[in-house]
Amino acid sequence: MKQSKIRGMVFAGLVLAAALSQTGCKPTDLSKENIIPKPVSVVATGSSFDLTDQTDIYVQGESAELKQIGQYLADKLNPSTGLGIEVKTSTEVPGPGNIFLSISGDDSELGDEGYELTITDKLVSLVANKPAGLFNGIQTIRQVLPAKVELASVQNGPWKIATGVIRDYPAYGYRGSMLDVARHFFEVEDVKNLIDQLAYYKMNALHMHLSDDQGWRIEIKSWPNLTAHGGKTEVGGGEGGYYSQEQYADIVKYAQDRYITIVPEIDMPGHTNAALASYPELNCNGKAPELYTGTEVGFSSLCTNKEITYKFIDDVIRELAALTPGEYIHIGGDESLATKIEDYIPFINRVQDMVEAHGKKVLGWDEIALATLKPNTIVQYWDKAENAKKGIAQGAKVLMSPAKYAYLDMKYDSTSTYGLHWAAYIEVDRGYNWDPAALEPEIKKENIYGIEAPLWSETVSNRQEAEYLIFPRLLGYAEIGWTPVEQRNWDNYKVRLADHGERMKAQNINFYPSKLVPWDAQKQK
Ligand code: TNX
Repeated sequence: MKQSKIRGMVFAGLVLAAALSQTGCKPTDLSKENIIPKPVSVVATGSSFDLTDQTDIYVQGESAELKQIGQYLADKLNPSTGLGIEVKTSTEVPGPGNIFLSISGDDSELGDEGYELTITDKLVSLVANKPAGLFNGIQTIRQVLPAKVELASVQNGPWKIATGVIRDYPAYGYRGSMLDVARHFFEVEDVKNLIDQLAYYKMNALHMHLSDDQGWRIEIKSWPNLTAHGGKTEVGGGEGGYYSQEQYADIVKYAQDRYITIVPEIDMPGHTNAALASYPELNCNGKAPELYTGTEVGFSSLCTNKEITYKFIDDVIRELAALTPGEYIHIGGDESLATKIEDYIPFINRVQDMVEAHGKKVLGWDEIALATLKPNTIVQYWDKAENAKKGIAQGAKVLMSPAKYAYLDMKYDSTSTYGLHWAAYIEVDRGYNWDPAALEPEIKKENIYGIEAPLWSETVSNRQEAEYLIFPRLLGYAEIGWTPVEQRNWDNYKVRLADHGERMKAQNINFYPSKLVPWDAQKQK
């Protein structure tokens, strides 16, 4: 062959390659997709499925719940693809070019939250035992499309999905985050925004820290001054705020529609200055202190020897339980430095009974293990492994939130604009590189209820600031909770995370652009 002809062919090849990358034509290898959390198993079959203006989402049967899941997916795909995907029902597998969501119920390995996603060049078929599994599966469908699918305005296609089979289910049953709305108040819209992000990463719980020294954030109708007075300010002296029961119920419903449980926390007996300031009778000396806008901890306590204290708690728990479809009420119990241990223990014991009397189970920070735990109580390990072990010895499960690895309010490094650093600097790799079941020899996988990454809000006062601390670390915690530890690896994760940088940008998330992540390498995809 002549030199010039070879050169010509090479040139044509280059042009073709450039044209392909220009149109966003994607490789057809499903195993190379940047899914977070990493699925349990991906088998690629080397072809691709095209999402076109002929594509619709079919759900099996007439289930309103399945239609709602289909609609969630359609609502996520339509703004950017402009394809006008509709949700339809069908008893059988639809024709080529469509997406089909169905319940099968006989694949025990998948459990309640797992799914199997089969993509051929003709059909995208998602099967799960339960609707929660389908909901997780549609997050995977979003993530195997190009990052621009997350933009809010119409983009050019093509919208190709690599073919293959993904089988996927979580390592831990509880995968959550916590938002402290007490130190700084966050509006309903901010909370909903976070809930959608949790859903995108297959997390299923949002713990809301609803009361602290600086503010009481949930309306309690039988004790109205808690919010009328106790909700009026926040750290730094800003105006604070609170959720009416109606607004709170709206958050709970929004979360429920996304298979996320809201775990409400009323912190006690410490961290209660806002309540003490609102009702003098809750203080041992009968005098209400001033509202507090600083960031110290450990100075307040409910009066554990007064009967009115228990009437108060019973009313609060009753109203909160009525707003809570989830199994758990979080009673705090941390840093009660102003409560004597001989008062603390009977207090926690009594409050556990009250929670149970209102049909709920107890979650509490690790200090509660100093008390006598009820059989279903869960201890949230944040500080002292020794407390977590005391909990395990009493038969409790442990929710893993070790501050040194899992606290979203810790600075990334000494230059971080927001955050604290009393526990550690938590760069993105440190936040990812740990195994909940290997931190302490006595805390084994079977003792662990799940993982939660809390955001305390002393240093962040709005969504943007909160996002800087939450993202991108949240994605790592989602993966720790979902993906089997043997399949997790930082070098592999950081490449997938870089792709999610584009997804976060598309959703206007103010994430911390850690230097440890190769963000730019993914940009052209
Ligand atoms: C400790 S974690 C606290 C919170 C603070 C946090 C700040 C826990 C149970 N108590 O009151 O906000 O440190 O990192």
